[in-house]
Formats: sequence, structure tokens, C-alpha cells
Amino acid sequence: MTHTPVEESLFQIIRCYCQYAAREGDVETLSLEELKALLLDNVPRFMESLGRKEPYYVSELFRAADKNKDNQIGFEEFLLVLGRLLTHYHLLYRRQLCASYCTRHSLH
Ligand SMILES: [Ca+2]
Repeated sequence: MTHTPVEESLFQIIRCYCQYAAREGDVETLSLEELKALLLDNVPRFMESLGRKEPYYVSELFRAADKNKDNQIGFEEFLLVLGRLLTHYHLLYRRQLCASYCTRHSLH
């Protein structure tokens, strides 16, 4: 049975997490540097939107997600980061729908 697009996307996210977690130290968890690299390489629109206004955002996100305070992000903890990403991309999606609607109806 082939994967649906959503299943494929979920596997991609898991694969991505595992690849970056395996870069250094504990191969099962993300360090701050691994999380930064994962975000910079894979969600550039999210990172660009942070701009220079919030240079410490990734560090803050890391601290907020690190529930057990072991200075590593486990997969369960990564779900908070994923939630922030989904929220951000949902907003982008809604904006794009809105822009496309406005263009179609000459509302600019
Ligand atoms: Ca942790």
C-alpha cells in the first residue's frame, strides 16, 4: 500500500528530525545547534519571517520545548516546535488564499 500525501509528509518530518538529531551527541535528540540547522535548512519562510526582530527566537523556542530541561529536544518535545511551524504555515496558507481571492475578484 502506498502512502497518502499526508502520511508521506509525516514520514518526511520524522526523517528530517532523525537526520538532524544524528548529527552530533545523542543521536535521538536535537541540540540547540541541530534545531537551528533543521529550521534554517527546512523552513526558510518561517525563519525569514522572524527577521532580525527576534534573533533569540530559536533559543527561546528551544527552551520552551525542552520540558525536562536536559538541554536536548526529544521527539515528544519536538511536537511543540512542530505546532509552532504548523500554526505559522497555516497563517501563510490563509493569506495566500485571501490574496488569490482578491486577485480573482479585482479587490486590490
Ligand atoms: Ca529535553
